[in-house]
Amino acid sequence: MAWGGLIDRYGSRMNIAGKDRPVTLFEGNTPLVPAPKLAEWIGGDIDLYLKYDGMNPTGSFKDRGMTTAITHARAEGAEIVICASTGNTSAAAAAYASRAGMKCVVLIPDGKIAYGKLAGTLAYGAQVVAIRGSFDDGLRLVQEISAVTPIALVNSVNPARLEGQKTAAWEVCEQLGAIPDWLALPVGNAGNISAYWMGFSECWRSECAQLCKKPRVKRPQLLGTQAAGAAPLVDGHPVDHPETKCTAIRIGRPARGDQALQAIKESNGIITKCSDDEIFAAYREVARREGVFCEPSSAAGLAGFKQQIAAGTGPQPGQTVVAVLTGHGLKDPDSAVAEAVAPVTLDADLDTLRRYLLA
Ligand code: AN7
Repeated sequence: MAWGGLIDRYGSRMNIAGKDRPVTLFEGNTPLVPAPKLAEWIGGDIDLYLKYDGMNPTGSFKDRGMTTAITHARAEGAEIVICASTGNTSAAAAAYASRAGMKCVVLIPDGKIAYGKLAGTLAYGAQVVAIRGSFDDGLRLVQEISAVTPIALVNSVNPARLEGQKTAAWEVCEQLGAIPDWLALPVGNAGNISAYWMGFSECWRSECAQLCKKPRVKRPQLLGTQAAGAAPLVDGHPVDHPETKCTAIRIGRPARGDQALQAIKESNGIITKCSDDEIFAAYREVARREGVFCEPSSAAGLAGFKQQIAAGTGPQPGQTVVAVLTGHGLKDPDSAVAEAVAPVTLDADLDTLRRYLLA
């Protein structure tokens, strides 16, 4: 049967309005890719899989939460939606809003979002406001304006977002045919790690739900990774001026920080930070070794695994581990080109080409 999107598939376990009239781009059902060569690089003899959520319609996991947030907002009568964004949320909000026939306003930190995200957001027809400030400033503003106007807020402080994003946990278990021992992902505003934990905690099949009651079946240990220059949850306090080349997670006041820390605690997991160099190393290796191209921030979970395994505190040999690749590599073409070997330029001539290739 054709894939009908997340509300079609999992709607019975979603607490949102408007499920009879979903706004969908047939998101979800993204690949779970075995990654043995990357596992060698990471070390620790792990059985590694990549949840390639950059394969969603607008190129990031945000589509999971936006099908539910926009469906719910429309059912509640909203005509305009608004969000602050480091880029992926804005592209997803813009796409789903245009599909729903709604207006979309996005606030982005001026000059600090990747080009592919800006391109998408503009192409889908959103009204884009670049603010002189950070994502955190933008989030404060959109919360304030949505409190005093009928404009619906679609950042992940909106519970309808998590109702969609939690489905990724169920897909991972279905695709793996098992519950992983560990799940790693980048942490920015901390909505996604909170949503995964909801998913793993709720289960979606009735057999599974029964198992979960007595005694609770295993849930994965969560490994959340922040960029070192934007690591409020690791450092234990808000970061006023977050700085990292991983612009998607350049966030200093995560709205769901407390919920994320609680999830990590319940899972017997870890919240850590990695340097930009560590994250970019993982970003290069996953593409070169496995042919899976993600955006820089998305590689944070992989960098976290490498760090924790080296320290002896992460996954143990033989364990099954999943790293969530949250956004597609094409979202950030500038980083990709900057990290790569530049192309050579040759005359269009066979001898020249032969000499070059055989040199
Ligand atoms: C690729 O788009 O916050 O911890 O405004 O784009 O749920 O915030 C993006 C976040 C990870 C972090 N990976 O997820 C936004 C935004 C990618 C992202 C995260 C983001 P959360």
